[in-house]
Amino acid sequence: MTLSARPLRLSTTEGGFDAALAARLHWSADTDAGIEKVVADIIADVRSRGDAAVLEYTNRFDRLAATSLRELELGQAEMKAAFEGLPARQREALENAARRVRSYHEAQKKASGESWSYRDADGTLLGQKVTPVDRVGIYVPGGKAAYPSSVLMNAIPAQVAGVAEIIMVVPHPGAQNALLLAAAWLAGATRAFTIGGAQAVAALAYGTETVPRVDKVTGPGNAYVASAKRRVFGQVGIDMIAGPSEILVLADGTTPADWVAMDLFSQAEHDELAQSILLCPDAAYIDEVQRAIDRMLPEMPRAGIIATSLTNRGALIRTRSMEEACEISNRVAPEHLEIASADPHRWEPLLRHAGAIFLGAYTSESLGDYCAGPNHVLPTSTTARFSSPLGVYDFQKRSSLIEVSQAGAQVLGVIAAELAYGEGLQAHARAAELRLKR
Ligand code: HSO
Ligand code: ZN
Repeated sequence: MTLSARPLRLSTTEGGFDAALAARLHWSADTDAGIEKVVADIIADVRSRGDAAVLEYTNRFDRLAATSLRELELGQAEMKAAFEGLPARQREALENAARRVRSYHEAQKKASGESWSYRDADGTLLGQKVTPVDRVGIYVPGGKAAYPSSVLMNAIPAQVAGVAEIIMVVPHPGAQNALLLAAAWLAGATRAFTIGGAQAVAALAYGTETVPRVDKVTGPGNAYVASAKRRVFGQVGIDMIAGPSEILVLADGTTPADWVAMDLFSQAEHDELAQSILLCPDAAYIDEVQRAIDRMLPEMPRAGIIATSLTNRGALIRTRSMEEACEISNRVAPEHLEIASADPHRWEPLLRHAGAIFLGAYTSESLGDYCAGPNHVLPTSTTARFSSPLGVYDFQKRSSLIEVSQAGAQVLGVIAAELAYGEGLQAHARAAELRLKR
């Protein structure tokens, strides 16, 4: 069988372009009622029976024969041993990636994650105190998407934020992946459990005899995990619910076509539902990219996934201009946006909605996925319109600080009392007035 990958060809000059684009972008996050019911039952069971329920589901779904959850726990000694057992080149690559990701998130913390305060003219102190979340749970998929790089991307910002305890859960056979355990060690995970699915999310959210209750759960997972995260939200914090990966390449025709084609492949190979889009004003260049796709596809070990993703969800779109390409990119609000242009800084100011922006021919998304430094957990499915990459701020919370001076109380007391009487709240008004000098 010869595989072919034929992304949809569109042109902004055609009638019906808007509808065709909208249809291609459509992706529904709705989960089916069957999954919802199963997940609700599992969560209720874990809440009432704790360890025993988690153990039963784990043995059943992951085909294990553990007799207690303690058997499924991994400590830092095992993670460290996994790290030390890695081939030297892998160990160095992981260390370099972790170092760069850590420096980036330290800069992020310095820029926007520190406490601040000021005193007004009356000597009243106003500010904001930033504190880390005490304990977080990081969900790591164990099967086809067991990514050590995602362990770094979830745990390092937590560590930089100052989270005291980072509990990792990874279903069997993920914990046999040495690179994954090594990443957990480098990123400062405190404990790990070989559990997964809705039962692991429930255990983290409510706590069991063995699994400590956390304050926030982050990390990607399958439909059961996503549904469980939605359900425990409120009991604990969660990060985003991620959809399939996306890349949009804005090209002016100056980047070699096979570089761009391979970047489209790099998202497509994640998942049949992943979305890769090219926007370019030059029709001849688009043809060149299609030829590069045809030439390189057969060499790819994941050619089947790539072909399905590109054919069913991909698009090569001819625009009237680079300006129009930027406008369409804003409509797509992609997770990853590459500006494959000789003049990326000319276009960057026009781009408003994207999880991460990669500037210039040398910045492949894959460098960002592993080691450039910024986080690779990014908003998908147009949510870049209102949300941001996973960051140190996701593992912090803020408390307002107020210290009113005696002089300040004289001014504020009059204002507060007036408004409190207006709301019919006597005690509020009196509390303010008692502090006024007669
Ligand atoms: N591109 C993925 C992250 C990833 N890539 C992990 C490779 N490994 C989601 O943004
Ligand atoms: Zn990737």
